[in-house]
Amino acid sequence: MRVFTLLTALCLLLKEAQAWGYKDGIFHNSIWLEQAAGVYHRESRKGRYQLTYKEAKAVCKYEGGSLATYQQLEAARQIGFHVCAAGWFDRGRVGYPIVKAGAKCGFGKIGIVDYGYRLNKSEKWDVYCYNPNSKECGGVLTDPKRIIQSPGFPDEYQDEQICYWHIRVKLGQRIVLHFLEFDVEDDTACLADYLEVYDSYDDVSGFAGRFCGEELPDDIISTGNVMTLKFLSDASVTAGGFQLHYTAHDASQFSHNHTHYLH
Ligand SMILES: *[C@@H]1O[C@H](CO)[C@@H](O)[C@H](O)[C@H]1NC(C)=O
Ligand SMILES: *[C@@H]1O[C@H](CO)[C@@H](O)[C@H](O)[C@H]1NC(C)=O
Ligand SMILES: [Ca+2]
Repeated sequence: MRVFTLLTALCLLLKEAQAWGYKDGIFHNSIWLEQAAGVYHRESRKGRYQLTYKEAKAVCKYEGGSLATYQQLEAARQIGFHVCAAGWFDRGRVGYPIVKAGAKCGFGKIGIVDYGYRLNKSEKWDVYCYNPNSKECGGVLTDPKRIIQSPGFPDEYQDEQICYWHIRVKLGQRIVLHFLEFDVEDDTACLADYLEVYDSYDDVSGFAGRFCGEELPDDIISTGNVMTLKFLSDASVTAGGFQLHYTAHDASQFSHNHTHYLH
């Protein structure tokens, strides 16, 4: 048994909480809405502002999508998509969507902060992708317990799917993931199809594991009241898919503070 001690996302959460606040005991942040409009923000695995235009296009394509257009980005912004990081979008334009004016981000402006069409396509930024298919799965889950399934389950999942499930339960609770069935195209590094689990409100920080193959992953317990699951399938070979459930438990029920147990 491997034991992972993860860095807690608490600092980040507190920082975000000041900016966005809580409603009905549930932490609200616009990042959860990105799925609704099919637009999402990505940065390089190497970190912020590391993608040339060509690489940015490749990132979106890899996930079955394409660069977002200005209109798609604006549509997402209008339902609360707020990201403080400049990224490439359609036709070599760079900018970012601002919902809430702040001194540190967007020069106090609200709207798409537009850096215009970049002449130098070797400049490095993040990227905004659009994938209409990603609407068909995933979502924001706030119930104290739920079943999560791969798209189409119990049928095989299809190629080129991308799903994000953002789980957020009440403050002071922790989330326990328990896998019921698991069958995802197998390869050694899980580069083809995979399910990823993050101990945070996004899929950038708090990486907790990447799974593929047929082995049922062990239970995973969050450190805080949020968790993100990401499922991605590539362009060929599908499998049976997965089914898991999560349940919310009061943090006081756990004897370990900030520790996760993975297989
Ligand atoms: C284009 O941008 C890259 C990366 O910022 C820089 O290294 C390069 O010098 C720029 N090219 C021109 C012609 O300005
Ligand atoms: C959690 O950690 C705190 C201090 O680090 C400790 O006092 C407390 O007993 C721990 N709680 C549990 C349930 O282990
Ligand atoms: Ca596949």
